[in-house]
Amino acid sequence: VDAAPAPAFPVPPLDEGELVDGVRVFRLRLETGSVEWVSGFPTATYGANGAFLGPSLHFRRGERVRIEVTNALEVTTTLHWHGMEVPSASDGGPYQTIAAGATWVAELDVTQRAMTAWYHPHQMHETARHVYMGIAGVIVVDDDAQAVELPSTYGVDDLPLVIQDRRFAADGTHPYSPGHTPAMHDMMAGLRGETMLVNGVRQLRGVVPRGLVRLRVLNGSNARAYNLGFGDGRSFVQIAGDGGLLAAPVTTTRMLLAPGASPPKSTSSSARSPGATVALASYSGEVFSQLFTGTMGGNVADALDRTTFELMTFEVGAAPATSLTPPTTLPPIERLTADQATVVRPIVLSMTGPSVAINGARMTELGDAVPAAINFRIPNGTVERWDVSNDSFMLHPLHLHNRHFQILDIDGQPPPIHLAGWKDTVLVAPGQVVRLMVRFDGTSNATLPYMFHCHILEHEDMGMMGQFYLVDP
Ligand SMILES: [Cu+2]
Repeated sequence: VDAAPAPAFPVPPLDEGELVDGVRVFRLRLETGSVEWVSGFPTATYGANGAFLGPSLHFRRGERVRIEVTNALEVTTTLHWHGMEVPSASDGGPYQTIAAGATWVAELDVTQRAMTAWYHPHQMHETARHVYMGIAGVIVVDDDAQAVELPSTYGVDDLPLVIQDRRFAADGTHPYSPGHTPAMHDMMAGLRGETMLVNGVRQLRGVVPRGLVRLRVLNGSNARAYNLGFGDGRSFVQIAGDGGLLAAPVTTTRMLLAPGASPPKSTSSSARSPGATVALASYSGEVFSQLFTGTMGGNVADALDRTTFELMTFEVGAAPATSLTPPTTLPPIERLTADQATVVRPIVLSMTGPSVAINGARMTELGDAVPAAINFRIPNGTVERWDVSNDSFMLHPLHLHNRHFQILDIDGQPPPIHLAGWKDTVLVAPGQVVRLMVRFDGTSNATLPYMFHCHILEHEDMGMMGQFYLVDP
């Protein structure tokens, strides 16, 4: 009997669920575990159906899915479907708590276009800890009607890359380990670490087939932005933003990925001889002065924010998996226009002293206690323009639940192609004004709201979050 070959490229398992009476059912068990990233010192972890991270869930447009989430942790948590159009009762935000030992069931119709979404906990004040401990996973949304031919063999030439940084002490603990709490500075700056994990693996080295490969890149870090590129300077083709395919492919050598941002897909041509290697790196120093400004910005940035560092290494295998070439065109995208907005809402992101705010307010409790400045009731079907300004000295990635939006303009300029598609998270640099167009529709619910928040998870936990109710018009 031959031993099973080692996986050429470590990826989370693909979970197809199980069809039960026409509904695709997934079962996730949130559990504790440990992983030995520091030799001799196992790190306590959380995971879904395993010690760290969780399976990649395969959703298909047009299907109804049910996810049964069992919380085998010792703490209350939630599980949110980031990037999914979903009724608020199934959103998995801070209102849908799952007590230790309980099972929560989410159901939704997959109505959206093909994209890569993800799932992660969203427990009030505890999101950063639960994600850092390890609960996160990719959602692959497929659409049979999508006419673009792309590498699509999961784990071979269609590869999720879950990028996370971690700060490990010599004993394997980190600032969110049991009994530990991050320092105030790390809450303000967002916790960043020096050890890079890709798919939960330190110094990941993955074998890819020669030729074209699709990468679904997810920045699952609490706070760090990455300015991705390849160590040999090769270009790649960005085909999607966080809300699905772009209107046109963009050939580039860099992709700036906000913390928590859901994953742009990109294809990378590895037309090299077998055995050749190429590093995936972050050229963070190139965008440092854009993402951090002034003395305060310099204080919240760390050494890696100012330099170039490697995340992982690709090794080129022998056999090409496909003879595909990158797409040269993509299906058109309906553009929302400024005149469609019937409501204009200022969204001011700020940091003052040891605090963060949206419109001068913080969300520190649920329900009616949420201040009016960040607590909206939006009639179903309304198109709004959100004028998001960043009055602080560091980037904030603003994320909306349930709805995808489009960038109308950035400091008055139309967005470049790679930012002009549908999005669920937008990186707003200090001093910037980014105007968004959002059509709010879906399932009305006057008692259960959706969240919008900074996706630097420490900021979210400190209250850089608001909510909106989608109500009947
Ligand atoms: Cu923030």
